[in-house]
Amino acid sequence: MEREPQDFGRVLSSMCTEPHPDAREAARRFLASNPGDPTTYPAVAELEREVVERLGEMTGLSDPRGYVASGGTEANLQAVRAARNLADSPDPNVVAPESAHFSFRKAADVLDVELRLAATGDDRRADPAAVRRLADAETALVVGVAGTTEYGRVDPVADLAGVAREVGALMHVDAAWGGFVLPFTDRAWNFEDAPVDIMTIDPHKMGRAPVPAGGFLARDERVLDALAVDTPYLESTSQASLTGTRSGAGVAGAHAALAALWPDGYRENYERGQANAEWLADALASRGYEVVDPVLPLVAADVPRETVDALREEGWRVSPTGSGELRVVCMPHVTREMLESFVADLDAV
Ligand code: 0PR
Repeated sequence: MEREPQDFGRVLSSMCTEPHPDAREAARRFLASNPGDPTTYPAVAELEREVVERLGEMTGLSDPRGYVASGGTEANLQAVRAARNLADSPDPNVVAPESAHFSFRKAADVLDVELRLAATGDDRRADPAAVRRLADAETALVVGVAGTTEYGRVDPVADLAGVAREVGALMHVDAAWGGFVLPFTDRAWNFEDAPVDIMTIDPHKMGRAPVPAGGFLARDERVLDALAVDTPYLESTSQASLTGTRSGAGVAGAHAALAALWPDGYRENYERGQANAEWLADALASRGYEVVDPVLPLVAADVPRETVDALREEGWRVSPTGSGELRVVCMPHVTREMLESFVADLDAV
C-alpha cells in the first residue's frame, strides 16, 4: 500500500507549507544533483548562485555571498560559527533576545560558545538596552529576529546593530520565517536598513520551496572564508557549507519557487496571510480571548490548553507558544475557509 503524506487541510501551526507546483517539479528533476560538489554538478551550482543573488535582491544586498543551507538551524549555527572563528576572544559569547529560536541553543552547545539571552520588552521584541547590558568585549555576535517563531515580532535591527558595532561584534538577523513577507511591509530589517553582516532566510518556510531549502547570506566574503575548509581531493578546493552532500532538490526547488513568485506571488501570499491573521485575531478577540496583535501573519491568543487539546482531537494541527497560547501561522496553504471552519469548531468544543 502506498503511504500518503500529511495533507495541509488542518495544519495551522507549522512553518512548512505546500510547495509551488514549479518547485515540486524542479525538485524532482534535481534529486540526484549535489550542490556540495559544484565542479561535478555545475548546473545545480549555477541555480544556487542565482538563488543567492535573488535572496540578496530581496534583502537589500547587491553582492551577496552565501549558499542554500539545510534550513534555519544550519544557517543560524553557521552565523555563530563564523563569528566565533573571526573573534579575537578565546572565550567568545553570543547575545540574543530570549525570543530567539532554539537553534541558537544547539549552535552554542555544538560550538562551545556561551549564549546570553536578553529579556524582551513588553512588546515581545528584543530590548536593545537589555542586549547592551549582556554584551561585552568578548561578544562575537549579536542576534536579532525578523519574524519571531512564537509571535511574529520584528526586533529593532538597527539599534541591535548599533550595539554590535559598539562592542565589535558581528550582527546577525534571523529572518528564517519573516524574510519572505517583510519585503512587503515598511519594517526595517534587512542589509539596506542597517549594518547587518549575516542573515538567515529560508525558502522552505514562507518561500514555498520544498524541504530542505534554507538560506545563509553574508555581506562580506570574509564570513564565508571563516567557514571554509580545504577539500583537497575535490576539484573545487574549499567548502563553506556545514553539510557536505547537499540537496539538489532543495536548491532547484528554491530556484523555481523564486522564479515563479518573486515579487508578485510573494506579495499576494503576504497580503492574503496578513488579512487572514487579522480576521482570525478579530474572531478570537470578539469571543473574549486575549489576542497578541498580528504584526506579521501569525496569531497568538490565550485560548486555554484544554480547548487547544479538544481542537487537536478534532484533527487541527495546532501547537502552543512556550507560555501556552494558541498559535496559528497563516502560511500560504491556510485559507479563510479553513479558519472559518476552525473557529466554528472552537465554538463547538
Ligand atoms: N529561525 C526561526 C525564526 C524559526 O522559526 C525556525 C524554525 C528556525 C530558525 C529553524 O529553522 P529550521 O527548522 O528550518 O531548521 N521555526 C519552526 C519552529 O521551530 C520550524 C517548524 C516548521 C516547526 C514546521 C514545526 C513545523 O511543522 O516552530
